[in-house]
Amino acid sequence: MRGFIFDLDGVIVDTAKYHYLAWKKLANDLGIDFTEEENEQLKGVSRVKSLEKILAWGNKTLSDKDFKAQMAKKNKDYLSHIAKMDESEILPDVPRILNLLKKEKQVISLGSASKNARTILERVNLKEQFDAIVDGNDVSKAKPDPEVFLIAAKQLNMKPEHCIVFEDSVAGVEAANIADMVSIGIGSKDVLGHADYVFRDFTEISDEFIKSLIEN
Ligand code: B16
Ligand code: MG
Repeated sequence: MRGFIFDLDGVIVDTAKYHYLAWKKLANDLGIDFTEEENEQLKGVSRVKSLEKILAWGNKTLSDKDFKAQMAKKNKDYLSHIAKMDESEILPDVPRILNLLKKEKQVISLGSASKNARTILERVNLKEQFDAIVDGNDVSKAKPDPEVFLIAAKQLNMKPEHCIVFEDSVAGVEAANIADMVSIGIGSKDVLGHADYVFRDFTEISDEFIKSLIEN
């Protein structure tokens, strides 16, 4: 038996685009601009770390109070996008893989940096599919620290080396590698070259490949 750990944003649903919109709006209001390449560095990274990075790119600092206010503003904007989500936003072939894992009697956890993860899973009706949910409310150290995945392994009762992580972010793949788990990058090979395997999306992942992960 293996433990399969799924990141949320950019793996199960494309909420990365909503994070991007909300951060871009906030940054522009502060007179800061950032490139798509810089945006890659925000994926998988906590809310606090994301704002720190954006401020550093714009050479700006904020008081503690303003920092908190900007984070709240970003989350409010982000949640306005989330409120409109439904099952149609589940990324292609994610249900096929989840169903296959269930059929093969494997255990499944979420491993996300997002404090909104439970809300999103409820919106897209996938919460019941998970044996464990570990998210931004359960961790003290952000990816690339492996904490989120190690807690997930513990909750699944699996050794880290018997876990497989699906991740779309540079920081998340690094976290999985540090945790000694099999890392599967979902996205571009140019960005996620440090993963054990990289697929553009789940449509490229065959049932046979999943079964080989379970058997090896
Ligand atoms: P929130 P993941 C991450 O989720 C996102 O990729 C990242 O862009 C975001 O800043 C982080 O969650 C925190 O999200 O503001 O909702 O708490 O990819 O780890 O599922
Ligand atoms: Mg992600």
